[in-house]
Amino acid sequence: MKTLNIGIIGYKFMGKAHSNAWKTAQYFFDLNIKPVMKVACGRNREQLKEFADNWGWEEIETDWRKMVQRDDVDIVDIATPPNVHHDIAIEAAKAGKHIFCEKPLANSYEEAKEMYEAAEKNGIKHYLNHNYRRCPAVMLAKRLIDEGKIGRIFHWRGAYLQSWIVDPNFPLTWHLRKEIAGSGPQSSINSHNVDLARFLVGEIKSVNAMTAQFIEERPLPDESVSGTFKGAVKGTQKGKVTVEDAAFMLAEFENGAIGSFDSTVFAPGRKNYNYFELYGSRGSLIFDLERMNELQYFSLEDPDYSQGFRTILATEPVHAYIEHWWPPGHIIGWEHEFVHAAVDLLDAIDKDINIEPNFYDGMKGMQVLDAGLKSAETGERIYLE
Ligand code: SOE
Repeated sequence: MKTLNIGIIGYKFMGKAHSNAWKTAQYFFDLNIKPVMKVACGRNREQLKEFADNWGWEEIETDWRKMVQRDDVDIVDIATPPNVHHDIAIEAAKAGKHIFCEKPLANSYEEAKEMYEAAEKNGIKHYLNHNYRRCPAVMLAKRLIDEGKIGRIFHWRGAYLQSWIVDPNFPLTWHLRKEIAGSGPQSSINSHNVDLARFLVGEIKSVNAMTAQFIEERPLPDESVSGTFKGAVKGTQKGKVTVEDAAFMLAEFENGAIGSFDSTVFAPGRKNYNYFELYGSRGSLIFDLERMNELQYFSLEDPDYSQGFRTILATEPVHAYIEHWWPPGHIIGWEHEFVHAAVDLLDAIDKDINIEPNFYDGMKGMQVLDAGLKSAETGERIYLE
């Protein structure tokens, strides 16, 4: 059995989701290449050691530049905040390592473009983890669209709504600092919805957007408490929020469809509501991540007396990836999409084929997101070249 060694950078929320994926893939999928969890990289040696021991990473390393140069690392897994994606990916590409990178790809279109060019120039496989494409119900939406069941697409109504910073006492974590996060929900969550729109509808031609900031200052976080979403606060000092709290964007697609993207972290009741409605000349689709095993489908081909949205439970062996998991109705979860991504990257390397979404998709996505932020600043419609 061929093996490839993984080197991961980042050991918090995404480090855990990625570790679970690398560990689990071989138990449920027939892999031609088996991933070896070789080395985990991070700054805090103590927390890193605990993470590596818990998940079974063989070694630890606190200098990512050393790690990406190691001859015994074949795939670099970037599970860090987005401000360091660019530098790590460029070094990893130059060292000939394949890359599994968390979203958003980078903090600007320019950075993303350099990453894409470096990856292509060095002939590596590069995957960008917009994990929601690998949700079986989303793959079913793609299948229905590709089979012409939806016809010409008129509209995309996308939304990605969360609520974990509605509390003004939630601290100023890295997600709220422009120098680390790049921007707020526009990049952290709307990037997912824009990726789904590019996957299901097509390229975006122009955007109009507006942003809002509801809370300008927040208490500083207690970095010693791991678990960003726990919201641990240190002392009484406050810091300025330097990203938007919500971004609403309209878009014209190259194929003539028009659409909208609502993204906010101030939607009480919405926990991880990555959602889309898609309307076409022959039918419509609705997906809601909080009900991720289901796809709602309306078809104008149904007899007029029985037309209506039907809810399809995408847990049959015929649905993407499901045959590797459980019998019908034994639903799967958020973390399974990450396993699918690990499996597909290993397969892309084995077969020397491309995987999507990749750094090209990340570059195109950042172009849309940056244009949206520029439109919000100028009040103008921005056309993407
Ligand atoms: C926080 O908004 C977050 O963890 C995003 O960073 C992830 O990409 C998304 O899948 C869930 O929410």
